[in-house]
Amino acid sequence: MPTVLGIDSSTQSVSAVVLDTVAGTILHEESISFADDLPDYGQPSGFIPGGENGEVHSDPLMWLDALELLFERLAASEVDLSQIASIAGSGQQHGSVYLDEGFADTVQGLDPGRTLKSQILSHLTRQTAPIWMDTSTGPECAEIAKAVGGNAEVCSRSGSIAIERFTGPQIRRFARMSYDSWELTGVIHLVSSFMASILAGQSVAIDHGDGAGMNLLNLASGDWDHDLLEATAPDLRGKLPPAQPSATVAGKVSAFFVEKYGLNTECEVVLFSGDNPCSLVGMGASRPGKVVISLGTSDTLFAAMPEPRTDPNGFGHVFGNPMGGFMSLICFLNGSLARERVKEDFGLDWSDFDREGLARTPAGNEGRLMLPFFGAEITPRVESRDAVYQGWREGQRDPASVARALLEGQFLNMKVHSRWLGVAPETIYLTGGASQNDGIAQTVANVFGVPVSRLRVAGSAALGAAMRAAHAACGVTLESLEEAFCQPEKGSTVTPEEGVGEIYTGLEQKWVSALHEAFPLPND
Ligand code: ADP
Ligand code: XUL
Repeated sequence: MPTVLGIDSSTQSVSAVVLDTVAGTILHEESISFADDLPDYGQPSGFIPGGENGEVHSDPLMWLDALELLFERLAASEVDLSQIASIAGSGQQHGSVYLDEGFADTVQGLDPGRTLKSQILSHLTRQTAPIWMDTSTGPECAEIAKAVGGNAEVCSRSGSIAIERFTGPQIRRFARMSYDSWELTGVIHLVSSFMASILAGQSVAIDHGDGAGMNLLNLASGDWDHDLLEATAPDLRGKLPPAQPSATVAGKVSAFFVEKYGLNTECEVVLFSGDNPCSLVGMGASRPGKVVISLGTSDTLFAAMPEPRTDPNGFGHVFGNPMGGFMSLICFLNGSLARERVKEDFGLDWSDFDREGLARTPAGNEGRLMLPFFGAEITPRVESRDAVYQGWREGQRDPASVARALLEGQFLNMKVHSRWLGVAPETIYLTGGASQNDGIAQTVANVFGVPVSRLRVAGSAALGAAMRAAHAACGVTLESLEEAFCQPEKGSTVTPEEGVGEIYTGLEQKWVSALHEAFPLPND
């Protein structure tokens, strides 16, 4: 009876979901929050506060402590850990961990009498790990692009132009700034492959899903790209684990977890992947045809792709689809943080963004619009410090209109900047913290002109990881997993309101003109 475990090592927490794939039920969910459960690290949002020059780093030892705490809680729960047949996981994308050559031996012989942290500490050649929020590598991106013949070339090879938070530019910055530590580095892991290595008791491969978020993987060959490696840092190939398909079984779980927490010696560990590739699976969208919008700290829009199509504007990314093929991802930095900003600045609460709240103003806001960039945005790339308002007369900025303008601006931005995907979705699947808000879901349906559906799942990344474990190691079919775990919540589907289609077609044109006026592109 395949009982499987999915682990999600995300920005603010490490969570787990245990599935009974025969009964089609979720047996248990557990989450360790860095803010609430590990307050001594002083990283309540998952990163070290006060980073300078765009640096945002986290402490990999905190992730290990969270992993142990997670297993302690699982072992104390009603779940029988000896019944778990396989484990797969998900990691926040792009973050990197730098370890010496001794890491491989240590991880093979982890002592259950000691903590993970105490055994891994001395193998870190860089004490902290840059994560996806880090924007410090502008110069490195430009250098990498120049060395391989321009960003169009970087994009056609790796699926994205050189991007500040991606691992290649981060590696280049480290090699340049701390050359001695660079020379001591034996292996560089992503968050996903680092956590998988600990569980599998061996330094494992990087999977194609997460590996594509590095500006180093050649999408066509599925292997590291020679020219990108050369452009990034000296001797890089020797410091990278191999790149392998996401469905690869890395091996049996480490004896550390068997002896300490009662896992079965036969339990298999499947390569971990990135959180977005895992969410694609957990949302039941890993076969082409569904578009997912996740409204989290930042907003993302993603979809499976039959072939790797790249964004001509360079805003979107192509990652590996853990179930085979590719996926696109577009990230919008001004997501929940912008919604929270409006909520606070205008003294609102989330009910003002709900259906009744939005009903106080007409769809399209009578042409008053907002470019909702309260801080720098990456889609489109604008160095904005505050939202731009257009068409508002003195005194017209009442809270209800601003809330509407914010949501309409955010979803028009998504619609405009996802057109390159060439996918006309029949339904949009909504997830993330803000998706529970009916007014927000209704605005997505109205702006895109298609129904919006929400699934029962809480954490789609952990769920997707568990489904991958069942599929790759236990042979459970994707169809049966989707049937059991990826069903829309009853009564949660929202359809576009009558008559709003034309309003949004008109508003979209105005919104795009306002964008070009406020932030002219070089060829405008
Ligand atoms: P992440 O996975 O990036 O940590 P989540 O997907 O958990 O983020 O989303 C958290 C965000 O959801 C919060 O920061 C908050 O802004 C937003 N949120 C929570 N409840 C509501 C609501 N009722 N309406 C709108 N936004 C909400
Ligand atoms: C995607 C990205 C984030 C992280 C954190 O490119 O940077 O979505 O994966 O969740």
